[in-house]
Amino acid sequence: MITVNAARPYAFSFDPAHTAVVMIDMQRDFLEPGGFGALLGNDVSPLARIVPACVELLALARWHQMKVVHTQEAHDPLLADCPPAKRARGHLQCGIGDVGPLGRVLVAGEPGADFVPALAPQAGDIVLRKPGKGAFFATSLDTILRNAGITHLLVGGVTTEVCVQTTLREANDRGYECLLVHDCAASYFPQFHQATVEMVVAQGGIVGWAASLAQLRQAFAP
Ligand code: C5J
Repeated sequence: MITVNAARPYAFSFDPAHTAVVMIDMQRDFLEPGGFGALLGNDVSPLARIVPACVELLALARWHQMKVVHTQEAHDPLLADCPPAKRARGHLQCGIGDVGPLGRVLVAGEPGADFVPALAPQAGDIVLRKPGKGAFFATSLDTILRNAGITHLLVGGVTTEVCVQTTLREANDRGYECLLVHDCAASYFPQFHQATVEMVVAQGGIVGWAASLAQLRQAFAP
């Protein structure tokens, strides 16, 4: 059993054999200029800054033989799984399904939907395409995790207050014990990132726990 003593709101214990690292939506569409995030008017640079920490988190997971799940927010090319309301939101000139600088925006198989190269999935990782913000909505994630005996999740990715938070809440409601590795997550809005961390740990960890990558790493130290 591994215990992150410095986790907030109190120590978080997990068995690596029953724990998955869930890396949320580390895609070019969110992290790179010309992608969906940039087309929404965001400065994407705060997201790129967490890539080295996410690389380290995945290395830690693999070293300790934890399951790795990469989620990918992307729609099928016919947009059959994209609610019209989602597509219409924001009145974008170039929005979901349109051809942008990284190919068709948020469409599976297009360059923008792909993961940033440093975080490309490796053999044995699970890649989960999702049409919504939460990774449990309209996917088989719960079945995949339960079949693998997973009870605990270490979560990072983007954006903290949208897909990361939605997934944490969905997981929490399904009974998973979740730790947000807060410096492996980022938002276009630093204040939203911080507020999300506080929301997760408030009220005795009403959604889950939070710790830094260094605090997580420390827990594995002999
Ligand atoms: C957004 C995400 N922000 N991955 N997606 O639309 O957080």
